[in-house]
Amino acid sequence: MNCTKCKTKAVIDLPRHNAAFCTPCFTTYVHEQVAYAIKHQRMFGPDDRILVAVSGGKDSLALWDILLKRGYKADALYVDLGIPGYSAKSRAKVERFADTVARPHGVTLQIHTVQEEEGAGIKELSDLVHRPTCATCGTIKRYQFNKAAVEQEYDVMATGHNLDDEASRLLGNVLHWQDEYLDKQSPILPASVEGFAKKVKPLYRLSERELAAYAVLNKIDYIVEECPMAKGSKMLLYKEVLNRLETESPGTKHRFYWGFLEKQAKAQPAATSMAEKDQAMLHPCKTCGQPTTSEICSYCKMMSRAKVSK
Ligand code: Q46
Ligand code: ZN
Repeated sequence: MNCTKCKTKAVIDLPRHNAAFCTPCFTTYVHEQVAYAIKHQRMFGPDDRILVAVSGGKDSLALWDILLKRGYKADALYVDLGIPGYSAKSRAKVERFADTVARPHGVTLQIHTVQEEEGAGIKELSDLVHRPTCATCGTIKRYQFNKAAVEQEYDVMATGHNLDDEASRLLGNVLHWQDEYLDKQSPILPASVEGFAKKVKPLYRLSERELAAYAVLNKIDYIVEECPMAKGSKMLLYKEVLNRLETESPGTKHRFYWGFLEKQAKAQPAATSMAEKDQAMLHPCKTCGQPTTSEICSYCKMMSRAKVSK
């Protein structure tokens, strides 16, 4: 198998593009996909300050790596969830990457420790508020990333969601006809109201397998294990189903997700209608001031319930 571009020995084949690449040509392909996503979706410009949400996994570290190598000013934020046997390992990977790769670019890594800031690790907190661990985790991460981006005046917040994440989420939303989620499923969410950071997903054109290969070939040391709380989740099932379809018919995932994005773009001028809807529905939380649909935001509700239960 030879590289489609330079004809030397290939290290990876990409059936969905009917191509194969050697290491340098594959790295170029990955960077080009990210560059296209940033430009095509108008995610950010060369002078914007970016806050990358990092977890220690392949996707977020690859994203940080790509943005830095492409000359962007990208700091990162890691949320330490306090999951025994997992968080310490993932945090060590992030810190190592920050020390060896990121800091020489003059950027910073911030760490938010749930145990210290919210008063308990994620499992204890979810028991206290009687909610599933992943729902509790999602509320805290969304809240803290948005807060950091807004308070420190970053132009945009970037996450490492890849094609598999987005296609499986789309499958879940379609299977349950979650109209409201479908409206908001986009690689870019504008800062529709004051207090909301603009959010982007520059890896939406790259698959999980491609990002794992990028990380390995570029010697990025990432945590291979999934978060233990993800076990049995519907998203993993949807990913398995899509992988089956992808093996039988390469390109299924990107045709499914990119096709949805094309139809969505034709159906509505996304940014304006979404901003109008948000402006009508959202107002500042009475406790913390972040935008919410109810009087008190879900993070503040959760934190007051946790305090009462203690
Ligand atoms: S980190 Fe958090 Fe995921 Fe772990 S606790 Fe669940 S939501 S599975 S992205
Ligand atoms: Zn609040």
